[in-house]
Amino acid sequence: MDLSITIAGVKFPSCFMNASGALCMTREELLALGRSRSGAIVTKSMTVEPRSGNPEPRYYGFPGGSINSMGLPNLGYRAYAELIPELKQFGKPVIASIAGLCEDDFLTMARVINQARPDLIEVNLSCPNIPGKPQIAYDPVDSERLLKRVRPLITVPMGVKLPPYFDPAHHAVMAEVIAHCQVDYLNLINSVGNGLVIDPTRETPVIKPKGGFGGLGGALIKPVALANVRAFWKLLGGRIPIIGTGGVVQGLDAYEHVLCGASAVQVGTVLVEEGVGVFERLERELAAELKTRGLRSLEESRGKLKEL
Ligand code: RRO
Repeated sequence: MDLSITIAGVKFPSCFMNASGALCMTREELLALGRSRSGAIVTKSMTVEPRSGNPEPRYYGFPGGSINSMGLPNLGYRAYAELIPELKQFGKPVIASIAGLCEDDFLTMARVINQARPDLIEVNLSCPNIPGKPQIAYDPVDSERLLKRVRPLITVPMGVKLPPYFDPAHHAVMAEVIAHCQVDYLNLINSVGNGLVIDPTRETPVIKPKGGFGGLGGALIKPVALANVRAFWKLLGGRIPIIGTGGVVQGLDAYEHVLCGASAVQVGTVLVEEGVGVFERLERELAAELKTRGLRSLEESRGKLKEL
């Protein structure tokens, strides 16, 4: 079964790939993604300076999902710029994710990362875990100004990673911003920010930073992810491709994202829990789902959620 897909003219050998943040910070992790069946190599969101991130423990997996407050640990954009040529040798797209601590940081990184020629650049407007820094994408005015400044510096396709929104009015406002900023694809969604998971036995949070508050991922966020994929797909008339991220644990979850409008899907929590072997399993499961339904490609189902 052919599970390859195309986004903004870039061909991906598989619709399954890592979500930024999951096993993609170090050179070794990125090379392992290159050797795996991941349909792309997505980097950890990078900052101008290298960062060690928030204090540990800062990731916790549990049966329904995960909570993290990593705090942007990464090698710094210069290191990723140097690594990109090596990563491109695997013959699949390289997506460089950038996440500034201020607006000008995005511009600094975009200039240099663009020169290193990743296949796509993803502008992360939705990190929930930097103490004192709100998620940029919850402010549409700030988001539009930033995207309009960064867009001319990027000559490869540019994507935007958004947080979940929980009200149709917010979907509508952000869809307008996206439609006006020459965005080539959307990645929906980042983790559901500022949840709290506690251990009732120890009577403590399960992660240390921010009093235990962190971004939720995994199975429990699938309905939120699907709602955001569906909302933006409809508001943008299916004209901007979407990578669906959130709650993809089995092949059928990916099919649900596709029905809502996703072209590809990314896996975070399940990749951290299962390792890079997860891509082979997901491909097998999705291929079986398509076969059962008598489908030969994902395209046939994209956005085709039926009305009840
Ligand atoms: O590093 C993180 O804490 C982090 C980031 Br940049 C992000 O975009 N989403 C997330 O859940 N964690």
